[in-house]
Amino acid sequence: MDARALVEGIVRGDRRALARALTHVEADNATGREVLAALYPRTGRAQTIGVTGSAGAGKSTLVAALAREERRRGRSVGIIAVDPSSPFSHGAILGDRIRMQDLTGDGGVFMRSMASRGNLGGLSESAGGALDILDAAGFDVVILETVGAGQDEVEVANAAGTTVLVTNPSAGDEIQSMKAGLMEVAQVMVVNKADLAGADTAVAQLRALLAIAARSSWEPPILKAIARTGEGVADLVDAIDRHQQHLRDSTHAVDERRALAERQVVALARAALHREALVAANANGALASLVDDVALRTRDPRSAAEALLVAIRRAWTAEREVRP
Ligand SMILES: Nc1nc2c(ncn2[C@@H]2O[C@H](COP(=O)(O)OP(=O)(O)OP(=O)(O)O)[C@@H](O)[C@H]2O)c(=O)[nH]1
Ligand SMILES: [Mg+2]
Repeated sequence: MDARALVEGIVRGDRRALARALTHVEADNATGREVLAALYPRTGRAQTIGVTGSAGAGKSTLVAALAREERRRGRSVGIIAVDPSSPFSHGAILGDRIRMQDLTGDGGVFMRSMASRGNLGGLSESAGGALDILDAAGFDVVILETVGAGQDEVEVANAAGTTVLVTNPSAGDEIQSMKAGLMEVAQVMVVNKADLAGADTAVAQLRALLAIAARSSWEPPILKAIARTGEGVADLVDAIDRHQQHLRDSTHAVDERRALAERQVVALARAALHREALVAANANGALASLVDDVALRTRDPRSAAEALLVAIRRAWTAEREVRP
């Protein structure tokens, strides 16, 4: 199927076309980009939700519980789970399948895993692209699960309208050391596994952290949930709905939409720039030889970085001259 056939299929609700298009987007190839460009005007209707947090926080269990609650409210749900490139990843996918078993037979739910391994700098592109495709395909709610570990994942979280940060009662130290950056990308905080001791302490810690975070027109609610039983999940959906309403509210809508668009464009440009720069830096061995110099202490890292930039610019200029 070419890009046009894929787009037509997706708009018709053909799941096979949808799955194929997602494969192209994940590969970040020309067909994938063409499909994305054609579908983009159809996006913006779905509620897009990012669910992030450290490994094992209960994100997948929570996503499954969220999906069940959304289905109860009559909404269709698309789910993308970005799989951490850990040795456990296969087990994680299998576990997710089991956790979401009751959802897989439901025509109103579509689920897809994406690997982050080997997706250098491109994770935010492909995951954000997948989100857009499910949005354009007409799902009412699109959920993206990522492990909130690195810069890449923070950028992935940025692709969603509402980002939910999942923590645990036992995560006290983690909360204390949590970077303001991660706090600032989240519009809803959840202390999951509230059946374990210490949930209220974790809520208090989050509240204290939020108090010193940058102000915005939205005050992130801090909720408790037990994803395993579904307790607190209806409240979570209510909070997400309120934030989505806030995003659409006429007094903030334009600003919020522009802020989101800016984050997306900058994140995508940064990822592309990073990738292209690395290719250029490696092309003539410039990076390797500068690294050698610094490791041998014959050159300082700062001047090596400057020399690397010169080498990158030179490679780019040469490339321009080669091309007609
Ligand atoms: N006690 C308790 N355990 C939970 C709860 N929610 C999830 N768990 C358990 O926590 C473990 C991890 O759950 P997952 O949903 O796989 O967590 P995750 O954050 O998706 O994990 P990764 O995707 O591997 O980072 C599983 O054993 C779950 O059964 C909860 O509310 N209470
Ligand atoms: Mg998971």
